[in-house]
Amino acid sequence: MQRRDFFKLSLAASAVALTTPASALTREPIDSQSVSKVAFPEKRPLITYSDRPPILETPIEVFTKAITPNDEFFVRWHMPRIPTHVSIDTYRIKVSGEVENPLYISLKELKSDYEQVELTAVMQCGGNSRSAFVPTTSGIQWGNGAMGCASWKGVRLKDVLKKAGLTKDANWIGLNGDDKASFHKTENFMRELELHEIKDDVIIAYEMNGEDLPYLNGYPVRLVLPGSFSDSWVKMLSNITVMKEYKELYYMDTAYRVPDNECECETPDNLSKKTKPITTMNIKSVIGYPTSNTRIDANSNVILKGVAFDSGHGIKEVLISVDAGKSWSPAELGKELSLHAFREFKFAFRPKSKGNMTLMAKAINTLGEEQPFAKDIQWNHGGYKYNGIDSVTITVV
Ligand SMILES: Nc1nc2c(c(=O)[nH]1)N[C@H]1C(S)=C(S)[C@@H](COP(=O)(O)O)O[C@H]1N2
Ligand SMILES: [Mo]
Repeated sequence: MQRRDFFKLSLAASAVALTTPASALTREPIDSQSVSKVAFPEKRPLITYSDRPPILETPIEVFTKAITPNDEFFVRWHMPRIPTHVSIDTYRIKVSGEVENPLYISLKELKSDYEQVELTAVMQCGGNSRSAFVPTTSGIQWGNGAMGCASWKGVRLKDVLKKAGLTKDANWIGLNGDDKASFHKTENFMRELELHEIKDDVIIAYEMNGEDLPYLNGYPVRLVLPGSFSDSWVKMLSNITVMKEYKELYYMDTAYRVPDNECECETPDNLSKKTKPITTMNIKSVIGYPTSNTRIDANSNVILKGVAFDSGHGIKEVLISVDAGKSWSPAELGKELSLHAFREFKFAFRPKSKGNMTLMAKAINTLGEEQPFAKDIQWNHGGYKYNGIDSVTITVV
């Protein structure tokens, strides 16, 4: 397909935009989240928070496997006006600013003039699981599904910068996509990275799980930053601006920041004045099966399944509790696809008595860092970096 026409693909979705009452855009509490009846182009029905811009969450059941399928991968845009079509023949990535040779890279050049690399990495929104914060914070009230793991193919951002030739004044890289704000005073979604953040595994990706990127996940190219929260994984990447100094931007200076103190925490009455970008992901795991409120026969053999990840140190073990956190036993870990990938885990048990049963999973990484109990999670006003021990209550009948 030479051209991706979002309008043609999205008729069903735009019909909803006209008919969905505003109240349908606010979500039920975490246990009763449900998928929408309407699917967006290239997506199965997902949990829908907004259709303009598309904000879609992956249902929890998908997190029993290390790779998240493209048609179930979550979606988050900030601007209601995302481009409605992309012409592959004319699409260019502009590299300008503090460079010796400004570039205007076509997709064809991207695939032929640079070394092609492929890596598997988790992408997670900094606000994933935000609905678990007490008291409630501002922002999309995500459950656990604003994350996914895929194999990404593309070229190193470093190689592109090398070809452009950085001047001695190059310090910051500004990145933005083709989505535009509709209100003239709203800033476009732009991000900045300091040169040292651009490691060898930071890539401009054009493939996800062996296919073109889905339109809603940033077709035709997006940035991939293994280990970092996805607010900087710029989609529909069209501009790379090399700068001498950091430029003040709404989406860098106001959003995706936590208190700049040891616990990265604050209270609603005493908000921290100093903040820092969220950047590195913390250790986390979720249970994909069974899900809350599942009814299970007493004496049946249950295989609990889920995924664990951190920022790339590697998962050492996942401990499971079937008695609400009183005792813990190690889960069986799946293959390590890469240090940045989801690590599958499973744990077999037989419920002994009837009634409610609370299952928990706690991941520990090779540094010895582990997830805190949900009750010990410290609060921040943006609701970022939630990584409390996941807990699921099932009913044994
Ligand atoms: N161009 C563009 N890139 C973007 C955004 C956006 O609004 N516009 N949102 C960012 C945020 S906050 C997230 S969580 C991820 C979501 O990526 P996805 O839609 O592929 O899941 O994209 C990031 N890149
Ligand atoms: Mo995000």
